[in-house]
Amino acid sequence: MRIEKMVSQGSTGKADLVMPGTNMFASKLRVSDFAPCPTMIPAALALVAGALCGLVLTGTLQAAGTAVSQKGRMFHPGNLVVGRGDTITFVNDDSDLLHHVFVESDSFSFDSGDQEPGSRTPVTFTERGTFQVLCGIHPKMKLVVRVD
Ligand SMILES: [Cu+2]
Repeated sequence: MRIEKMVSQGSTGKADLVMPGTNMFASKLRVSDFAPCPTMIPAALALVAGALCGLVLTGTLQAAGTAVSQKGRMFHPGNLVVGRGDTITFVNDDSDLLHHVFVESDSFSFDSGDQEPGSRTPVTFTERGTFQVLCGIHPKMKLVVRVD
């Protein structure tokens, strides 16, 4: 409560006591501090900065999710492990075939409807477990997704 009050007072003297700390915290999180990676600091620090850059990139890739290709009447890959809440994007890479991805289980179900060639279908796996992902048009297409 006390901090909120001080911040809301804006330009008062009390707010000045809050601002320096806030700025320092914000600057530590800014991506621009790491990109481009500094070259004029000692090697040890450069390694740390490089690791932080890597963390930022990894976070971006995870946020983008996982893609599964539907090609030649198969899922590629055929097995996947993701985290709960992750999104898998199904990409119909067959130029002349419809696909129709679905999951049917007690805890989690999904049905894409027809997927036109070239279309992308995101599916968010909200429950833990191991799920068979099938194609409603090509019975031999199978993908096993384990959600941890
Ligand atoms: Cu199919």
